[in-house]
Amino acid sequence: MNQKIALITGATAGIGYETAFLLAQNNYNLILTGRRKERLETIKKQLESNFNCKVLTLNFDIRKKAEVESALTTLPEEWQSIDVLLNNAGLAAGLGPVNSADVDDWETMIDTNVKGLLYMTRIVSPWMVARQSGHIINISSIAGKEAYPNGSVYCGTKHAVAAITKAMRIELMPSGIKVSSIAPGAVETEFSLVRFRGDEEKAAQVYKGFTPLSAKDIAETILFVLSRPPHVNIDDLLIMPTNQASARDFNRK
Ligand code: NDP
Ligand code: 8X3
Repeated sequence: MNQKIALITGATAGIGYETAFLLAQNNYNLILTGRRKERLETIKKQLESNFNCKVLTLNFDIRKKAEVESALTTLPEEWQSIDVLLNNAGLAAGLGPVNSADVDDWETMIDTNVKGLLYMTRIVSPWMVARQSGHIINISSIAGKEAYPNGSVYCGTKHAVAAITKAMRIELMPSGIKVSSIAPGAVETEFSLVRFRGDEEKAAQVYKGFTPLSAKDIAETILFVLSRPPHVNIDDLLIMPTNQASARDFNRK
């Protein structure tokens, strides 16, 4: 295959979904992952019929090491030459203080945002090392730079992503692999619906009175990071809505 290959985790919604469409328009073949199989199949059809790209879908729960391993290690050889790994799949589950938050929510966040990212990277990075080429982008968050009350574990997972990204960059630099992180503020996606377990009213409150970032804003940022010349790496990019100055400071009308 002549075109570059990008593997996007969490491509069924939000940032991953928009990035899939933008990269398809920019000459990438795509490996798309997520738990929602039908959505993956629909996206594959849309992309292949509208753009000059090939799409392979992998349906697994990123928290389950055995599922990740079995999906990736059985990839046809021509799909193993992954140029870009976008570690995007992630979530916040609930919002509550350490003395009463749900421990299962903590495990879900740690298993998805930290361990899932590591499982993916552990399998894909050796392929990049063998080819002495590649670019890994980890989606962190403003929550990886600041901590806010009731978000201790979500913030903890994103601080972990930030630390892992820094160490990965040092480890993989000698192999010619770029490692970047992108840390967005509020992006209107399924994120808040997931955090509040489908409560649309609560989710809508998060974005009330100001214009949040869109998934397209982040997809465009990802494309910018990917399209720098070989001697340039964007290490860490913080992107915020104009009316959000910190994790907790919003200018709401
Ligand atoms: P969405 O909820 O819209 O999308 C999340 C994606 O992650 C979905 O495709 C979902 O797929 C996938 N995913 C979640 N859990 C799993 C799992 N266990 N196994 C496989 N895939 C999973 O959220 P966003 O697009 O907003 O989030 C993308 C990333 O951006 C996350 O890492 C999030 O933390 C980060 N982020 C989001 C911000 C925001 O305000 N929205 C701000 C800063 C960072 P499926 O359900 O099909 O499995
Ligand atoms: C998502 C943004 O502020 O809800 O990472 O943590 S925030």
